Amino acid sequence: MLTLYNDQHALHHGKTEMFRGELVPCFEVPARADYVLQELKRRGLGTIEAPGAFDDAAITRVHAPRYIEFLRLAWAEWVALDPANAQRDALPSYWPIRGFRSDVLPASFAARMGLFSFDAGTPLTAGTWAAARAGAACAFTAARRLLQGERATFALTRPPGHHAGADFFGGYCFLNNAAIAAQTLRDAGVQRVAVLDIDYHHGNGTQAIFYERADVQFTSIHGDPHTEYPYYLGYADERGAGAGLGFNHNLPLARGSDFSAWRAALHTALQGVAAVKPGALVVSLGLDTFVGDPISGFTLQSADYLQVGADLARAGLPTVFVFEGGYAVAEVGVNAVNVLEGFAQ
Ligand code: Q9C
Ligand code: ZN
Repeated sequence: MLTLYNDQHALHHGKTEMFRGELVPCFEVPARADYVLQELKRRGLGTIEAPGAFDDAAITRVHAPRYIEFLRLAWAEWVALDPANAQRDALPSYWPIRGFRSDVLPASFAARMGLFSFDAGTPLTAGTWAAARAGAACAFTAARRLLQGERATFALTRPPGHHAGADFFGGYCFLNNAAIAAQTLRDAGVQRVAVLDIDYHHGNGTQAIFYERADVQFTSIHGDPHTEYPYYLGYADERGAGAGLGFNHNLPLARGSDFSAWRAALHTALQGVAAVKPGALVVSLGLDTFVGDPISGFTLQSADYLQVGADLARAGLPTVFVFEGGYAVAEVGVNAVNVLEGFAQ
């Protein structure tokens, strides 16, 4: 399988995130991608290439202009507030909840941080924009190479993307790489694209981006948002709206679910995918369903991921894999590559 990888991912390296009233070390660290890359090389699973030429047009197809502009300039604005800020990450402190204005773009940087985000767990750093943009380039190129005849490609990117919406960051995500891949496929003439999100957390950003569209079906298997992040989206009764009604499928599972329950949900998901006869599949590949994940609650074992890959391959679709979560850092490489190898066999 062809992997698209760019070492600029490491330019995004947050120090701390807010958790239970304290700043704790970030879970989403550069070593995650390093472990996957190392395992891909160790097992000789296909070639690894850097993304090709990329302009921001593919990002603009998914994200709002004022949000892209904010991300591009955010670090410079943060440091302009106080030169000492160069030594610390930027985190939001204020959010426009129900009844507040979101049409006005505040001059205050702190106010715009909150306008364009939904949690205090996603630090913005000096290299965030460069890393996120390089990640989007990997996702874009992964989709383009599929169109040029690859059966499957893997965008090995970070920061992850599936929590990012058209105009907000959160959940360690800034640009929605899976959405960019899906939209790139659509723009090249693939009539219908299915996005299947198997990260532990509901892909709220991807769902929101495609919620009113019939041309991109979204399906997610995830921890029940009654108890699990992102809490405010990911319930089974979210079926899409307008033209998109019936093209959104959420399959929440209780915290503690094991592989047999998870795999039953995967089969349900894949039946729904097959029903719309898509021309391509985009898999949001989170590995935080692993039993050893420090922030999640399913109990999949490393060997199970080979089976996951084989099940996905049976869909018989050209497939773009996009790397998302997975915080058991030492095991994330084996688990990710197990999915890809199970798929390729
Ligand atoms: N102390 C992805 O997997 N916070 N994002 C959880 C941990 C947010 C996960 C609390 C989890 C976001 C891409
Ligand atoms: Zn996750």
